[in-house]
Amino acid sequence: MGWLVSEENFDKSKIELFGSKFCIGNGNFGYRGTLEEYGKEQLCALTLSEIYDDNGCGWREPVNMPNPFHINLSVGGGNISVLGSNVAKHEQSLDIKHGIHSRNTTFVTGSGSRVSVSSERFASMAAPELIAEKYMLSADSDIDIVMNAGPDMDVWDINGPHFNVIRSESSGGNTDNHFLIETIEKKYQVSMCVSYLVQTGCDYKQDGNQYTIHLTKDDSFLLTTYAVITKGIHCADPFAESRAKCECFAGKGFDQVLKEHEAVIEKRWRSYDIEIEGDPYAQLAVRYSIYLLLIAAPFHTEGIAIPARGLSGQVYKGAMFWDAEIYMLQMFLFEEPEIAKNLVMYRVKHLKEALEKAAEFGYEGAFYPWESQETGKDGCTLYNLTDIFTGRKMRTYFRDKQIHISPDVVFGLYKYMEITGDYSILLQGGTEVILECARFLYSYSYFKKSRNRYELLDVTGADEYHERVNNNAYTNYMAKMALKCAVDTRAYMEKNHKAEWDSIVKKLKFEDDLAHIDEMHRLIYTPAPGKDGVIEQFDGYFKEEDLSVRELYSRRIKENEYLGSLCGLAVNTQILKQADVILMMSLLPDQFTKEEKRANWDYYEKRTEHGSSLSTCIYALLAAEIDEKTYAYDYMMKAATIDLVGNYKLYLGDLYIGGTHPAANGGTWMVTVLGFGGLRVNADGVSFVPDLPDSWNSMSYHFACRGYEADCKLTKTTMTLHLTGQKKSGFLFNIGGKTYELTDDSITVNY
Ligand code: IFM
Repeated sequence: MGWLVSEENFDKSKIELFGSKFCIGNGNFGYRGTLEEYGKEQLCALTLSEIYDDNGCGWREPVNMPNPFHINLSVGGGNISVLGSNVAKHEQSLDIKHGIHSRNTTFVTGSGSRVSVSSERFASMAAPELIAEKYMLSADSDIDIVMNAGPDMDVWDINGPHFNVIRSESSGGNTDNHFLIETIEKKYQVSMCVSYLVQTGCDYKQDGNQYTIHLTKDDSFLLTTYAVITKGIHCADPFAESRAKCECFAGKGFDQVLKEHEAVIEKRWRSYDIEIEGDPYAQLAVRYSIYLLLIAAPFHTEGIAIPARGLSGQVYKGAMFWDAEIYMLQMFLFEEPEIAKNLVMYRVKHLKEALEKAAEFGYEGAFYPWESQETGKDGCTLYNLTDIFTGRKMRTYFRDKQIHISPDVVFGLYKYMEITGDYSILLQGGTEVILECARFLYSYSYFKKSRNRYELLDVTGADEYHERVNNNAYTNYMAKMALKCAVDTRAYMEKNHKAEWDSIVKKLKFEDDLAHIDEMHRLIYTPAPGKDGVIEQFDGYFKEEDLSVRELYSRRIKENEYLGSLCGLAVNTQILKQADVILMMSLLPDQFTKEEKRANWDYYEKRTEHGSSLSTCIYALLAAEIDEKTYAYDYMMKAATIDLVGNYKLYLGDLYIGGTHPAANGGTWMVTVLGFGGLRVNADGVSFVPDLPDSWNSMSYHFACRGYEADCKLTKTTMTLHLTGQKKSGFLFNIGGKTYELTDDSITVNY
């Protein structure tokens, strides 16, 4: 129960949505939830992580590989496909517990015979190079079928083509298809080796990739496909390696490689699963959100984080955004800190590019990119959108004015240390990142003498509808947090690692900046709540036109028109694209009273369009804190079901932005564990303020924190904790104002 996502009947209009919804992956690549008969028009994609390309025709994007599972069926010269044939029955499903995609379809042929097609595929979590599929044909009467099975080299790309095939081999018998591609721009090499193995009692003839099958009603035809994808960035000879591995996996057989994959994914679920009793739909939606993060997480590398659309395709350039630090990181921090470290290290590794970006705009320090790929460079252009009325490029300020990305990166590092208790990251490049981000903020700031304060002018905050504003609340508060982190890092390093600290300061030539950072931290302006408790989102925000989202929508000429940028409808109004002040209050919860949180939630909720998938989870998170349980639940479900129901914008202007939504998926985890579960870790220690939604009888989850691991079960009135890791003493936690110590035995506390 609660592990199966499934859809019955074929509906052409759902092909795009289901491609994302039924996606599988393993961090090394993603494979969209498409059917074997689909081609590039149906958005088939095997999207690689880490390998990006620019062929000069558009923007850099991840490389899609040929589809190894492409199959064409025909009977009497006519194609059998959901796209054209008579479909009697069709079901597509995803077993998220095991990461297995299935389809079962029955076709009625012209002669009235019923031909059934079923398949099962998985992207191995045990062997990240492997994706395998079992495809079965059966019929209710004897029938001749022609099947073509071979990699579809006609690849779906937004800005392709991205590679040349530089070597290929295929041999007869059980056809092997083996090739090496090289990308256009950086000459990355990737090899794919595909083995097709047949098992059947039927008569069949094979000619290369074509099988002529005499299917009888008593015998089925089974084709097992093993596709191995090896990247030159990970091995010296990807061509040889893909063949060797493919032979090895095919030799083991489908059941065995599946078993090995299942063992890994089941182990992951032992850490990541959240069990909810009493609300089956929420159960499925929460698990599905976790699943979508697990299939895109960089388990195998520090070279990449999680892209804004996971590995569900090339949308958003396959780029990483602040979404990773602010929305996705916490789940990994509390469940598998080693993987969280990979996400954080991606930023540490690309400090150089952040320094270069700051210099490009005339600043010092590290200005992290709005969107970046494997090179760590900002992939965003200054004209990042197209006006749908004129077809002209629009000047956007995502790249040059969203300076909050640097403090967001510091937030990720700080959370890493706070939750894991592991400060060694400061000696692995973390200190340099924190100091350089602080230096950038100082360099960007304006010291207003008349008010004796530092201000951040001409910025774009989290709310992207209001670009180039002064003193955006989210930006200024996050900047103060980052500056404090720099001040604290100095204290920590001077006390614990004096020699390393001295050498870092010398290396960065940071001597003079130490005093600046200290002063800016004390004097940076952070807009205070007004008499009514509401914080103004930026200087002058309250003077903008105040209207409802409905009224704003009524002014649109086209449904997809962008509401921000230079003359978007929201620009001179109080309508926000996404949580801004509310996000800041959620991330920095100890800095605001409950009354202030409520006042701001009440004010901004009405004025938020949720035009970004990053928004609803944050409204849910803060609603949970201010005891607005119904709102918290409803907003959480919006975030949790976004990829199940496809309730998201498909276009920004004329730009296709479909795919999965990992930020909303991570936000769902945050609302569930941090919001309803009330888990909080800060300088005072670990505490819980649980309050489950009315429909939930209980919620159980596992978490790791500061070297401890524990299972937690919450009912409406009790919390039971049990340590599961090596450390069996000294775990202190607070609930209802009382501190408890957890040792070997479990504790049940009434709350
Ligand atoms: O990072 C976000 C941004 O905040 C809103 N637009 C989409 C981006 C990628 O998810």
